[in-house]
Amino acid sequence: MTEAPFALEGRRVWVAGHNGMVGSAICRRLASENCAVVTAPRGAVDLRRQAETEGWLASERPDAIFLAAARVGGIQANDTRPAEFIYDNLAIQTNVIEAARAAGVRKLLFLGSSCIYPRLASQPMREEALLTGPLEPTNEWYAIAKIAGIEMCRAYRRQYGCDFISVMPANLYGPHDNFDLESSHVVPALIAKAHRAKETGAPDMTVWGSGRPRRELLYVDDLADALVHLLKVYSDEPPINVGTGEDVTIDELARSVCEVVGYRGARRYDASKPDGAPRKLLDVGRLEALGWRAKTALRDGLARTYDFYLENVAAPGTEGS
Ligand code: GFB
Repeated sequence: MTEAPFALEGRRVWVAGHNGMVGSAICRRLASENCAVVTAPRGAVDLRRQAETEGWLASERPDAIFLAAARVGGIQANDTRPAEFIYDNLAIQTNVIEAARAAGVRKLLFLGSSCIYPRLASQPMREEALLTGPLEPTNEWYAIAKIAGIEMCRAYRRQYGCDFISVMPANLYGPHDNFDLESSHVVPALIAKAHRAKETGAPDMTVWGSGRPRRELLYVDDLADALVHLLKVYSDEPPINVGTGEDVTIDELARSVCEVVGYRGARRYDASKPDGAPRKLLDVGRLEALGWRAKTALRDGLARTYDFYLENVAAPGTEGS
């Protein structure tokens, strides 16, 4: 089923999760579209509560929704807090998708994740690989929730004719990421560690795992651009992968981060920490056929993310706190 392109002009667009890294990037991107961006003030609505979510949507009546609200975190957060990752994500997406149907929302874009594919899916991973094998154990709870969200969008399209689509991003990084070492993803963690090691003159910094896993890293402003593009041009059941089509080893990534930060010490690998999936490279053939390609080179994206870190996280006075 392919419907006419969706025009954003003059629409009310709710960015659910606008305080997060993805949501804030979508808001930046929508500033150049002629639409009204709707966001929920902090504390105004808990999306894990069905009545609150339905009330919010009934009163705000958006035409379109970017569903970027989610419980997210890096490998350790996923591995150690499985209940939060499955409950919060199932609750948020179930409430928003059903409330969007009830409120007659015209278009909804749901964000999945590349970790929904089987741990040993053949690379690069095509959208058809979904549900063809066992998941990566460190993030299976999050993956199960995200798979349920994708299936829910398909079901609502099939039964109710809702124009709800799903998108599968690669590993993301960029401004407004979480730099907390225990719960963050690898890029912000390595930036914070390399900066700290440089500032304190440490002889080495710690990198989790073996350094051998490969990750495809997508700059979040590129993702936001792809999401706006897909919201406008795509209307069908299958999810769409969004990535760069290239990946690096964690060791190569750590080397690049150290160069961007200007840290010249050694890297020490901590084998007590998990590697997670050996590789998660997305096949971006469908995305390219729909007319979109990533623009930001890894090195440039890392430099911009480090600038954000310097200005907002490691600002004078907060160092070492
Ligand atoms: O980014 P990350 O936490 O998530 O870790 P995943 C990627 C790789 O970097 C793993 C290694 O092999 C980590 O062991 N790594 C090295 C580090 N040093 C560090 C460090 O200091 N911090 C962190 N966090 N990693 C997540 C999933 O998996 O990816 C989520 O758990 C989600 O569900 C997300 O899908 C995109 O790529 O392993």
